[in-house]
Formats: sequence, C-alpha cells, structure tokens
Amino acid sequence: MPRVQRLVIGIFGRINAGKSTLMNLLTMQETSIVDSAPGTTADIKSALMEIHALGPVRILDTAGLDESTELGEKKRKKTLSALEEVDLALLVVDPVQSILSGGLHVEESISSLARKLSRRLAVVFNLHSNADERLIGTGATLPEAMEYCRSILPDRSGTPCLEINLSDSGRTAELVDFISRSRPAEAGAVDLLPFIDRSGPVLLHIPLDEESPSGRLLRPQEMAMEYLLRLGVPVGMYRTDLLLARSGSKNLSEGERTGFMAFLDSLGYGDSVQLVLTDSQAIDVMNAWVPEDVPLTTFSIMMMRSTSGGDLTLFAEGAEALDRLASGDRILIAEACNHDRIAEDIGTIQIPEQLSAACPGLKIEHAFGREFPPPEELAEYRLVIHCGGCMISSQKLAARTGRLAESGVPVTNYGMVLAWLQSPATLRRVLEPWRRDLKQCVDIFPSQP
Ligand SMILES: Nc1nc2c(ncn2[C@@H]2O[C@H](COP(=O)(O)OP(=O)(O)OP(=O)(O)O)[C@@H](O)[C@H]2O)c(=O)[nH]1
Ligand SMILES: [Mg+2]
Repeated sequence: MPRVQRLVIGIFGRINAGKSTLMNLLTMQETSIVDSAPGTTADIKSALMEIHALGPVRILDTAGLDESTELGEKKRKKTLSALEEVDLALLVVDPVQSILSGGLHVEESISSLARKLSRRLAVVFNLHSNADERLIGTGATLPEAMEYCRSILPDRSGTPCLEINLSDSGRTAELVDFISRSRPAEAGAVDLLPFIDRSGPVLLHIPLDEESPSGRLLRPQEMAMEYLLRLGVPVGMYRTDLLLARSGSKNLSEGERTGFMAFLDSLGYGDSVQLVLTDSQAIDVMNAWVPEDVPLTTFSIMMMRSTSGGDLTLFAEGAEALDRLASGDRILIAEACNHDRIAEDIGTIQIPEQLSAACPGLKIEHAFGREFPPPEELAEYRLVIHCGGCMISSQKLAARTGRLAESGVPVTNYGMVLAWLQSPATLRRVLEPWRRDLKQCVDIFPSQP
C-alpha cells in the first residue's frame, strides 16, 4: 500500500539496450538479471528505494519492446501500461544497436507515446565499453553512431540526454544527478481536509465490522487522524454497530443512536463540531443521525480527492451520470486492490444490489487489482465506479483517469454512489464541504454562483 508519495521512474528501450544494467547501477545491487540472452527481463521488475537526492522512488525495469512473438506482444502490453504510470521515463538507447539494426523505430515509438501520455522523458545513451569492437565491419565509429542517434532523437523539446557506460559501477552518482535534473516539477501536495481549521473538533466515524482488518485501521482513517492531530484539531472517534443501528427493533437502533448523539454532544463544543467524517458504508445511518447543520462527508471522497491531486470534479461530474442510467446500460465497478471478499462486500455485493434495485436491468461488471480496460473497451460502458482508491498510487490513478478521458466515459467513486443511493440530496450533502473544488458541477449544485 503506498504510504508515501514516491517518484516513479520507468526504464524503457529495446531488447539488450542495457535497461536492467541501468536498474542495477541505480539500485547498486543485482536487482534485475542482466544477460546477453535477448528478452531476459520478461515482466516488470519493481524496486523501492530511498535516494538521497530524490527521496522515495519506485523504479520499474521493463521488457524490451521489440520482441515479435506472441509472448513479446504480451510483454509489450505490460511495458506500455507501465509507461502510463511513471513520472519519469528513462529511454535507454544503445547507439551500436541503431547502426546494426538500421534505425531507432522502437525508441521513436516510446518517445512519441511518452509525449502523447504527457510523461516526462529522458534519454540515456548506453556507451558500451565494447562498442568499437561491435561496430567493426559496419564502417561506422561510435561518434558517428551517436550523431546518427541524435539526428533521429533530437533534442527538440529539451529532452535531457546523458551519455554513460552503464556497466561502470562508479557512475551511479552521475546517473542520480541526471535523474534529479530530469524529473518533472513536483505536483503540489493536496491538503487532505482543506476546509478544516482549529475552531472545533472533528468526529471520525469508523464502524468496524467483519470486513475490517484486525490490528490496524485503514489508510484513509490513519491519514485523516494524523492530518488532524498535526493541525492541532481535537479528534473524536466513534464506532457504531451498524447491524444494531439498522435493525428493525426500535429499541436497539434507538440505543445505538442515543449513544452516538451523546458522544457528539460530549465533544463539548455545542454546534462547533466542524465535520463528521464517516466510512461510506455507514452513510445511510450518519445521514439520518447527524444534525443537518453539522457538515458530513466520507473517507472515500476525501481519499479520492487526495489521490487524484484535487480533481474531485471529475468524480462528482461522473456521479451526475447516475441520474441518467437506464436499463441495459453496462457499468464497470473497478476496485484497485485484490482483497478476499466477505459477506457484505461493498464492490461486489452492496453497490451492485442497491444500484440494480434503483435502476433495474443494469449490466454490472467488475475489474480488480491491476486489471483496467484500455480506452476502446472502456468506451462500451455507461459509467465506471471506482473504489475509494486507498491502495492506489496517484500515478496509477492518473493512468486510469487518462484512459477514461480518452474513452469519454464518466467515472465516479464508491462514496459518491453510496450517498446517491440514499438520495441525490445526500450526495449533495457529502459533497457540500468540498464545494470550493466543485465549481463546474451545476447538476449537483444548481444554485452555484
Ligand atoms: N560490454 C558491455 N556490455 C554491456 C553494457 N551494458 C549492457 N551490456 C551487456 O548487454 C547485455 C544486455 O544487458 P541488459 O542490461 O540485460 O539489457 P536489457 O535491456 O535489460 O535486455 P532485456 O531484458 O533482454 O530487454 C548483457 O550481456 C550486458 O552485460 C556495457 O556498457 N558494456
Ligand atoms: Mg532486462
């Protein structure tokens, strides 16, 4: 689970260009197997490390893109999906290969795809120590090979380039320095709950149930707690038994409600409780219990906004599509993690059941973990409903929203759907604290100035 924001660096290029050699130079150990056998790296190899000049990074070593077999096609797909997830793509070019094979088609296609995906690209020319030997018989020298490469892969858009012998283990510092100069400017970190100040307490409503892992809280819950405590905001935490709260027995549900209301009062600030932040599964109960004048929102909405770099509008606009669903529409429910599913699982049971009850005849499908369809397949859906995204990195989410933008399909998230399933007014209520982010959502906030 991504606990820190990591810079994601991907290593791309053709077979035997020296991609894994670069990975090992950077990680200063044999992270990837290096071998002269073509196609040695068959799958994405990921390494996490802390580099003093760069902070926490994830480095992805990928398979060469020029293997023309059926397996090569599978490797290619995986490599290209990695390109969507990186902050910085390092394109490894062996100038000798360009002379021997008569071109730089693979390199050009990576470079143009990186540009299309708006991924930052930097070129590393791998100057093999035996380059001159390998050029014997070609009539070219290494400087000529370099000139040829540069004429094809020009420095037009200011693409940074480095010439280095990647097998020289003494060159790590030079490579790190190049990467730090080439990395994209840091995206501004998103404030988790920007509308909260120190004027009053926040109540975190965490209804642990049989699905909650024991021994720990979920990442959004921990993040909210840490954020609020650091800000100096008093935090109250409460666990409601949802089975009792929803039970048909008035006595039992009223007992739960009284307990919660007493706790809300006990926070002791009268109506100065700034926010009730709840697990989205409990939105039905919280919407009914939390007084109208106390702001209410969900962990899932907070998380989606944070992971998407503040782009809550995308998901709120997607929620507007819920009002237009019709029988026969295909819906994709995408969950970023692979967890085992028990009892009342939100993605596979609760949302499909409630959505089908609200709009009969929907065709609901699922994508789990790393699976996420390409744009042409996404275009077949009427709406994508994404999980809260607590296990997904912002780069992976950006790769997904990029595909969604290309397909033109709206996307929303679990928290918003669960609120909408209560009523459009409930959706408006949980989005209200984020109103400043949601200027364009005129369907949700029709009176927006
Ligand atoms: N002499 C010499 N050999 C090198 C150099 N860089 C890479 N090689 C050799 O080139 C071969 C391929 O290197 P890798 O790093 O495995 O290449 P790769 O791009 O990861 O290759 P695939 O995983 O097969 O796509 C290995 O035999 C390396 O030892 C270099 O600078 N000098
Ligand atoms: Mg390799």
